[in-house]
Amino acid sequence: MSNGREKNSQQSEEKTELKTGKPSRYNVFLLNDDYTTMDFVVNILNRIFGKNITEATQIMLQVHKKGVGLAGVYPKEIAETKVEAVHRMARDNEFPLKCIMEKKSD
Ligand code: TYC
Repeated sequence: MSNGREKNSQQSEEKTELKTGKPSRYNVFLLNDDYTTMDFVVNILNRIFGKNITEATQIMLQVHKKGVGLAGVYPKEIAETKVEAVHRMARDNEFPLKCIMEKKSD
């Protein structure tokens, strides 16, 4: 752990989990850009987020039109792994696609 703030937020996360009995869930969003191809984003949603091609196409179009779209909702560590997987696949294919995660309110 690199600083006091991270330690503190982990402690309060653990306290809420103990009180509610439920681990926090995180929204994972894809962000629009002008360079990543539509096919690549549909593939990401299919392979990393388990969406079928119809769902994946709808989410991709939502991101394309509105700037952001929900790819999935997961516990923290799984969400972190999905974000990393998207960025690795994007980097390997030289696309600037960005993926972010955000804690849902408990
Ligand atoms: N805007 C991109 C295009 O026109 C397509 C795109 C969709 C890119 C979703 C990123 O998360 C994204 N080729």
